[in-house]
Amino acid sequence: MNKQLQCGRFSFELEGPEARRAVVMGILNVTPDSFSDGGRYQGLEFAFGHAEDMLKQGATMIDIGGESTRPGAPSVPVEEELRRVMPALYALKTLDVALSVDTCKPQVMREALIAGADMINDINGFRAPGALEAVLDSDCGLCLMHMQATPATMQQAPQYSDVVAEVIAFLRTRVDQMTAFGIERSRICIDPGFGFGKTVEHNYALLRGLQRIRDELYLPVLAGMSRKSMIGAVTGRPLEARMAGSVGAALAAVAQGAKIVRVHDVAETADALKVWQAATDPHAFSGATGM
Ligand code: 7PM
Repeated sequence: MNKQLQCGRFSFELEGPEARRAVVMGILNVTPDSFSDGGRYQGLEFAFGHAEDMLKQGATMIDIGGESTRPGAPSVPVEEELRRVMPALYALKTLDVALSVDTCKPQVMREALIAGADMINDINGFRAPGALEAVLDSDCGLCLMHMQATPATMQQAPQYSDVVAEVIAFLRTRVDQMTAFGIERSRICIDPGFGFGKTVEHNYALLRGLQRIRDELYLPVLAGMSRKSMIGAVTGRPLEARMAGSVGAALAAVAQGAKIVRVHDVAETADALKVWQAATDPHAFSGATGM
């Protein structure tokens, strides 16, 4: 594995003592339905406050998303996605946190990189025409995610004969295409895409197989399970009551070698990870307390 994951202004250690710590990526939605009311300025104020909170709570990365990827959701025009993402990106640049932009659109990628985004997170795996060109001449991190079918159709009837093997094969092919295109391997992290064209059984097979995915591709793994239906299926709880289940999933992912966990509940996940790390690594607990 590379020694570091290169993410624009930041670089995350993958070897040595620093590497034992997993990175918490906080989710920041800038879709209108996530604002407390109408009004773009109000939305921006809210987003900035939420980002500040997440930073205080232990987020090292913030993932800004302006396109809802809800199964069956209509896609957002590029101008509208830019109007949502760019003000948040510029506002958050003052914070000491790596900024990721969740987008599939090459034009949004280009604009985001000009504004200084540290990572592009593409649930479509940079498959849109022009996506690789958009990110080539930069040093931003790239999250390469697996998805079967498209957000509109992916949950209709997901099918695999061996989900872990098929996700590995897809990611391997894309990593090879990206590096053949001239993209440095040190910029890439991989993500099995929990919930993106997967049944609950597929999702748990992937969670159990995370270590194998990392070992076969030898790249840092990002896991995003926060509040997803795989958590609801096991706990029987609705969206708003899936925090503890999601924390459990994040710990399981890190135990399987995940480097980055993408979560809504940053404070709780960061605390759980600290305790889990102290319990598994004799060097993790320095004796510093917040009390
Ligand atoms: C509706 C349905 C809204 C699903 C939002 C979602 C991932 C991601 C998302 C992930 C990476 C959510 C998803 N999920 N990016 N973006 N990995 N890299 O639940 O698992 O947040 S959107």
